[in-house]
Amino acid sequence: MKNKMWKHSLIYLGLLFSYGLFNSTTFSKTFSVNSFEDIDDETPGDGDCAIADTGDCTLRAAVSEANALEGPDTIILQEGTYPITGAMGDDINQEGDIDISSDLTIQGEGARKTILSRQGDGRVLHLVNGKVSLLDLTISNGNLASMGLHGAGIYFEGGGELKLAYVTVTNNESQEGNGGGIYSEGGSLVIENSTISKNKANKAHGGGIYILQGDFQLNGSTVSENQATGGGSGGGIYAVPSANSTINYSTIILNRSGGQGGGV
Ligand SMILES: [Ca+2]
Ligand SMILES: [Ca+2]
Repeated sequence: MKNKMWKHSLIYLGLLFSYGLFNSTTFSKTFSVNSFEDIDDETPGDGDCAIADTGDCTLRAAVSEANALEGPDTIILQEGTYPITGAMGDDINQEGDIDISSDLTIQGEGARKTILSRQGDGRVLHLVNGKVSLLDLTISNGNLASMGLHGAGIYFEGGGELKLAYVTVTNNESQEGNGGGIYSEGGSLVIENSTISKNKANKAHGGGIYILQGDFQLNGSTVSENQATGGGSGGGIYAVPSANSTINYSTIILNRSGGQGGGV
């Protein structure tokens, strides 16, 4: 009798163990991007990052797969420039800004090597939902010519978490929209060892970064040469009073504004 119980326990443990393995392999995937084209996945959610015809894995296809799958996923980018193309308007990542709506890490090879570059009008990256880390890459050339849209480089909403480490956000620009580089609303934004430079909010606030509520931490980073023009405030950073913000070991220089607060 005692012996039989023991056997049952072993089987039970075995089940627990295989369930754990099943969990990690099924719900958490790593996609290695091998193409610089900007084409969406042929069948999002089948676990295979692949565009039609060539079967290549693009950044957009990898994000669509990650959005469709449960659990935290990882996307590995190689050295080179990834053009972001297409019209603004969808929030489901088919074109225009890259729309992220699930837990995700995007890992580049270094801010000087892996570059996301917007082509034509529009934003670079839209964080709709989730806990997202951007590591070792550059977000650049977002251009929101349509008036009143926020966050030309990164638009972060949905109350999730966004972490940037060893990231450069540069040359992004909004027209009458807040947050030329980054717009963050309601979530937790952590920026470490990164550079936010040469972004512009025209006739709006927060040339580099605009924070509306939520937690904000800036550590070991540089915020420089950003502008808020035409009466806008916070050339470098604009944070509304309710924001819980800490800035440590960071450099905030040469930012300009038409209104109040050149740096912060
Ligand atoms: Ca697929
Ligand atoms: Ca989009």
